[in-house]
Amino acid sequence: MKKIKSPIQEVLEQFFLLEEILSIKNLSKGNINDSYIVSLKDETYLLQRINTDVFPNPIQIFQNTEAIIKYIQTNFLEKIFSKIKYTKDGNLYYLSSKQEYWRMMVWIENSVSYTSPKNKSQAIEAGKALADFHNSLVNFPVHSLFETFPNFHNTKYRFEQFQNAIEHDSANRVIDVKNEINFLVKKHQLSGIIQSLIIQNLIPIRVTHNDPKMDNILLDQDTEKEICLIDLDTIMPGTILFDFGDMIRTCAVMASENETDLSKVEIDLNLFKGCVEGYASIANQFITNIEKAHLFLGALTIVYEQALRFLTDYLNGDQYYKIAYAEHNLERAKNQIKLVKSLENNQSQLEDIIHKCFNL
Ligand code: GN1
Ligand code: MG
Repeated sequence: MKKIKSPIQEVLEQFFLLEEILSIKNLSKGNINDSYIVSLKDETYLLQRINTDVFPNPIQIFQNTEAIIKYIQTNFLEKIFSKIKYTKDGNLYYLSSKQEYWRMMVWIENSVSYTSPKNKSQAIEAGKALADFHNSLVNFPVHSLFETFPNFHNTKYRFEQFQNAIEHDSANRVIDVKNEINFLVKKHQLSGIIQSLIIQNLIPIRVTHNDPKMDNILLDQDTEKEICLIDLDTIMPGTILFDFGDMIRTCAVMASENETDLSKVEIDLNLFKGCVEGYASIANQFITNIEKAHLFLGALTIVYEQALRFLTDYLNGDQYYKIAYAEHNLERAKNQIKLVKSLENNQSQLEDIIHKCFNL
């Protein structure tokens, strides 16, 4: 009798994985795609299924990845892009019989990622990794990249989606979250400032990662030094202000975005210093004065945007992010609102640190 192949087996064969598989484990990280760790005798792989509700045009992701693979000019990029596997047909993805898009890469040995840094030196490494990423692609033809997720960090657009969610109130939740809604509505002007600088061509468009949270920064398990950034889906044209912001959002706070004890959600000055020192030590080579002057605003805007996005999803009945319990998106939104307040309360000290590190 013919043995029926499991869907994962079908995918692995396309990526030349014909040896005996020792284990397949679900990697329960990430709010969007499904990830599996596949262990063979001599090598471990990361296998991922792309969420096509979020990325309806996944081929553009692979085209962007391929363009960067062809461009690799630094050791930093090599560390991640050389790990990506091609299929038997020479593609960076396999479209399965169930019409699912899969990709695979070799697991980076001896690497570790954290949700928040444990100390200042990890924050420094996170900052360096982000700046190394930007610096490695500083001369890449940015406009040749596809926008894999249009308007991803267009905070104005995110605010409009938030307003739509309030208006439709499809899950009947508006009544329960009046305070959070009022807070975000009051601050709506924040959504347009960086956007208008971009439209006026005052902020340069560069190759950006768009999701450089601490989880996506790999460190060496032994030395704790930076290795590379992972999660390549949203590499596209953008502003470094938002990448810097997302780094601060997750690397300058001890608590994660899932923390429900809001007393723990505070900007940590020591970690913040680490992030900025690390980032500036490399970014000072390419960053413009107008970018330097808006770094704090980048952080504030991205945390505000994230609060909008989590609350929007809660109002829409949890359609977008994976959730672990019913109020998860609401709790995440409250967490990010607390972080907006913490950034604002510490603004002058945080700006001083930025000024010192960037010689302003
Ligand atoms: C999502 O899937 P993951 O965890 O890499 C999201 C990011 C958010 C992040 C918050 C495509 O990233 O924008 O910052 O959750 N990615 C997408 O943890 O929406
Ligand atoms: Mg991501």
